[in-house]
Amino acid sequence: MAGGRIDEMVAAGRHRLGSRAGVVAARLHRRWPEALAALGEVYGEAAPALAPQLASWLVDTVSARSDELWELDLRREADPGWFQRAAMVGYVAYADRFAGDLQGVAQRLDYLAELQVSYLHLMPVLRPRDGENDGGYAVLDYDAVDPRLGTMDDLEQLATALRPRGISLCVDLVVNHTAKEHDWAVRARRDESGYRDRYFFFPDRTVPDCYELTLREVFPTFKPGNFTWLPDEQQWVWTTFNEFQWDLNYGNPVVFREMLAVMGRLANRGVEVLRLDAVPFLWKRVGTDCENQPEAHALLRAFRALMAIAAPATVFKAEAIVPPEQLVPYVGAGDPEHDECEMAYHNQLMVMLWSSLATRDAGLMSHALARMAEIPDHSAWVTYVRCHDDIGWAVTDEDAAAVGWDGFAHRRFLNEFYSGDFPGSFARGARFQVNEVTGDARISGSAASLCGVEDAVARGDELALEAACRRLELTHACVFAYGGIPLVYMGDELALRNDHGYEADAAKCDDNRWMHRPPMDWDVAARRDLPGTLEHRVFAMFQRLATARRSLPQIDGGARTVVHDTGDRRVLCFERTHAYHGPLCAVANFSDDAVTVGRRVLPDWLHADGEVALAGAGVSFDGLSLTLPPLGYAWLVR
Ligand code: OTU
Repeated sequence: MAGGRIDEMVAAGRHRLGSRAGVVAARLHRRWPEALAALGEVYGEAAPALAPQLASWLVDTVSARSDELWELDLRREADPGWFQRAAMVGYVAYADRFAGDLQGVAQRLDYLAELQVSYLHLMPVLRPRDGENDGGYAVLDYDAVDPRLGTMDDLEQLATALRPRGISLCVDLVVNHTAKEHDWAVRARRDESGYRDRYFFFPDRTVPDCYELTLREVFPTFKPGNFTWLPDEQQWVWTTFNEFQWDLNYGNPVVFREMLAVMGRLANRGVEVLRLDAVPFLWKRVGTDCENQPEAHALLRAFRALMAIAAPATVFKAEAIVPPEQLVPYVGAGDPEHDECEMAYHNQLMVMLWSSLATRDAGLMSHALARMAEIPDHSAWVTYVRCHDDIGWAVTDEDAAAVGWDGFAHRRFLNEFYSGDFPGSFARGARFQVNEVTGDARISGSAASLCGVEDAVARGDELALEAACRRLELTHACVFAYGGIPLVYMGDELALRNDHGYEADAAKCDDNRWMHRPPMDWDVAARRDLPGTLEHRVFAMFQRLATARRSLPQIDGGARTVVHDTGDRRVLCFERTHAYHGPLCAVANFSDDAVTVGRRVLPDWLHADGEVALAGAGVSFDGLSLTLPPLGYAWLVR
């Protein structure tokens, strides 16, 4: 078995795999060589020695899988595009803020059904450190649920309750770092053998200084630099994020195996999507920014291949908030045989939506999206308008220059605009992580507050409120039509505004991202049934988007999204052509003018027999030209 020979592996596991052995053998033939090749890229000559342990992990994981999950594996293998369906709508929430705890979430499934949710991402649920924990991204125990939320059994029960409702459960897996109180970190501090080299320690500044020359700072105000001094141990430790989040050393294959084991256990609890946090940082190389290194990609390929053998119903979603060139490879820009993650956050689309709203100009967005490399047919974007994080202005200098703008000046403008400092701005957000050295900053704020709802309501300005609601609708209409899975971030469906409650909490007050992580206000939510209220209007808008999407198989996976140059910078136009179901074209007007889009811009097929599948108020299409009011949009199909 040392060389990882497949027939030997299957023979050795046959009695435990029972009737599953044949299918496992087939999966091994397809994926095992890829796993070993990827591990070879990371561990070189040490890779083959990993094979026996990985083989026994495979047998353990497959044989521990319930019949229900085993059958789901088979179904998903027969329908690998399941997560790309038009009917997919995601909802993202903190379990405690949404419904108290995991059992509480199970009581709110009717609410999710009203929004036609088929994918539920619960923000970090694994047991974090006490006190400050970066919203749960500092994990103390990967095998326990945060006791405030419930137990692993509750998590499993929730996944099991969601499945018959057609809802896949997604949870975060923080693969890049652990809490400094994690058992491994505690043992490493004690210098127990086999633990120190799970992290990065340095006796003095020599090596850290070398790395710092080319590293960026993710949280410059929380913790300047990428290393933390441990006075008791007289050592520096690598901490990309906060001082209490210690980066894991994947140069040590034990770390890889342990994290793989965690993945298998979560999959066997019924988790169907693993959101892999901060994947760009998995590998460090001096002289680089230590992001997106080839080994980080190889590690993901190895995880992917092994999980596709053990638990193919579970897929990966990459969280890589990096420029477009670096982002695309996480969903496989090259050879489809070498998969990394099935999905990744489309950070660029999100950033560009906000940029276009502020400038009333979709020129930069059209340019930046059009030049992004295509992703393989079997991968998908996760599209979103807001999430729990800040908005970092991932606008490259090149893209800005291509539309006649200065990148730095534009990013500075966006910070001024969305913090509300820019004269006439409709937004009420706040700057996050102002970097005094580089002049960079990012933005916090809820979708509604950034769209102008907060300002309009405070001023009692009906016209401004109308525009704010249209911005919410326009941006979500873009992400619902773009392909992949659109995510609704909890509270946005009710236009919840910034929440300042976090300021009174010592473990949260320094992190203004909590302003856009409000607790669900179920009294406000009840107004969704009350015509004439803001909540009714916005909630109904989300329902319309979900209903329209579900009815349009053109949105299914397998179609590429192509962004057209409209020649009119006020308007974004993208098209998807599904080989079987035909085309869908979305047009969105980001300006304050009514715009008529004519023959020259719209695809030819529209003139023959196009029709409006969904549109915002006041849109008209006469077969030749499409007229969009300010902030209007339309989805057109044949
Ligand atoms: C992620 O974000 C999470 O979404 C954050 O909530 C966490 O604080 C962080 O990881 C640490 O666990 O820097 O501003 O390219 O940019 O991982 C958000 C990826 C972040 C990083 C991303 C990170």
